[in-house]
Amino acid sequence: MERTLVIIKPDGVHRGLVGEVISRIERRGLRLIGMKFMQVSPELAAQHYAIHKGKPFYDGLISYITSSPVVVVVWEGPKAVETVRQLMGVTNPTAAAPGTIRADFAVEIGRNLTHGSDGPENGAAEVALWFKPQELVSWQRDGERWVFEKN
Ligand code: DAT
Ligand code: MG
Repeated sequence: MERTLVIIKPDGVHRGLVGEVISRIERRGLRLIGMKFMQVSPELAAQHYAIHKGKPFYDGLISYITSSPVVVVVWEGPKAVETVRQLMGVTNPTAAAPGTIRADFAVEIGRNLTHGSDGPENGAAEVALWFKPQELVSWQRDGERWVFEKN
C-alpha cells in the first residue's frame, strides 16, 4: 500500500475548506491513517520544502506555510500519491483541470490550498518527516474490499 501526505495549507484552513478537501479524498476511497492540526515551525517548513531552497518563491512559500495552522493528513491506497495529485490538480490553479481542488477553489499559485506528495518514495519520506510512527493508525475499514481489490 502506498502512502501520501496531504497538507491543507493556511488558506484552506482560513477559508473553511478543510472538510471539503478531506471529503473529496475520503469519498474517492483512500484510507485515512493519520491526521493532525498544527502550527508549522520554520525548521519543519525548511525541511519539507528543502528542494525549493534558492528559488525566487522560496521565502514567500516558507512564510505562507508557517503563517497559521495547517491540517496534515496521511492517506493510504494502491496508488495513493497519484490519486491525490489528480484530485488536487496541477500546481498553478489557473492551469488545473476543472473539477480539481485547485481549479475549483484557488486562483493563485502561491495560494493553492493543498500539498500532496509527488511520488511514492517522497510520500514515505514526507510521512516520516511529519508524523511519529505511533501517530499513524493501522486499521481495516468495513467494506474495504469494495474499494481496494487487493487489501
Ligand atoms: P506542488 O505543490 O504542486 O507539488 P511544487 O512542489 O513544485 O508544487 O512547489 C511547491 C509549492 O511552491 C507550490 O505548491 C506552490 C509554490 N510554487 C511552486 N512554483 C511556484 C512558482 N513558480 N511561483 C510561486 N510559487 C510557486
Ligand atoms: Mg511538490
